Amino acid sequence: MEHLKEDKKTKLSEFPDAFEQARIEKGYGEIDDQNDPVTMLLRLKDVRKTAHNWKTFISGAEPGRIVVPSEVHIRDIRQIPFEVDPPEHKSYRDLVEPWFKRPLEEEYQKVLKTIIDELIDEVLTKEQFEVVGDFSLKLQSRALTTLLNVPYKESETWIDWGVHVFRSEDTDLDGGKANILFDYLDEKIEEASKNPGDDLYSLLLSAVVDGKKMTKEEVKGVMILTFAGGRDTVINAVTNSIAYFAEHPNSLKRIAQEPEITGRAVEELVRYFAPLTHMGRVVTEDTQVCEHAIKNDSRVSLCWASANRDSAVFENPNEVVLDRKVNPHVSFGFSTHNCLGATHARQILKILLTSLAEKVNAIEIKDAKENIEEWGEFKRKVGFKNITVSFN
Ligand code: EMZ
Repeated sequence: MEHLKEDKKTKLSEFPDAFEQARIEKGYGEIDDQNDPVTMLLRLKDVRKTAHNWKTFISGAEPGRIVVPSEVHIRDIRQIPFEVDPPEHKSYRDLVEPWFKRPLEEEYQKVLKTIIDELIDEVLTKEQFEVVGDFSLKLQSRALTTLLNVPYKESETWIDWGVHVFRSEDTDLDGGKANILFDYLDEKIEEASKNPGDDLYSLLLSAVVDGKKMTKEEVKGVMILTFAGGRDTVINAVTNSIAYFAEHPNSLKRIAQEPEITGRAVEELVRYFAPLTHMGRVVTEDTQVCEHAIKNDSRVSLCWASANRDSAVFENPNEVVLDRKVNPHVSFGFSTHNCLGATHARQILKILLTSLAEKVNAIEIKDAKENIEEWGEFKRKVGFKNITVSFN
């Protein structure tokens, strides 16, 4: 009995590699997405090479088309700098980069620490709680107020939107839901333009890029990315980390005893979880990737989740090696479009690990429903729809 229980337990925090066979045999997989097929690139080397070649594999296609599932039917606004190619990309990126590096400041980290400690204290008083909705979503939304530098109470509105701003329970692409975010942003952009403050909206509204003042549409494009891009990804990373520590209590103790490994532990968990499975590009000429012909104007995706398990690069790729020394994972993307929010996400996770190690002795999973994405032949676990635990 005890043995069975242990077996069942181990599986919940495991994230199997859905791409291994295809990666080894062919290096790619083909999937349909709303009649606009995608060739998924599965090897780390190809993923990196392709991500780096922004001329042949562009991001500045029709807005929404590089996302898989494609969002062309639910939005026509371009997300910036995410859906812009060099050289324009650099001007936008240079503008927002210093703002998104603020998480390196001590003051910023103190604010995050308070947010995270309060949340842990809150759930410690409960007998049990559902992690996705009652912990990770709250943490993500509250931490986002720090990134935007807006009042804390805004997070209450964002929490009400749920885990994804473009997806709902029954549909992967929910235009109605997207409009809630878009209308909210229109309102906030109006407010900030009448009454500028020291928040991200105001910074963008006063910005001049390549000699031109940013339009409200462009400001909205940056803000949509800020809201959508780091939402389910951070929620997955936080939730999956909690599941991991529930089943590996010694790892949490190790972080308490060896705090110097916390940074490496964050990188390793992020590698293993790959909270965003893949991101697309649109091809601008007939070309080839790993001896496979790819047609002009078709779509490819850079499969971060697969690349992170490539045994050509990672030793024991399916194991969490908490203090893994060499870890060139691509969970935050690679090259030109590497994740703008990575500094913020890393700080959230570092502080989360530290605070869990300080405050929580044991985590027990009571109930869980896995979130399995289906990409053609591939079924990939990316997180949990819900997971109920207790903290002690
Ligand atoms: C896009 C994307 C960015 C997309 C880094 O990822 O995140 C997705 O969750 C959104 O749906 O629109 O922002």
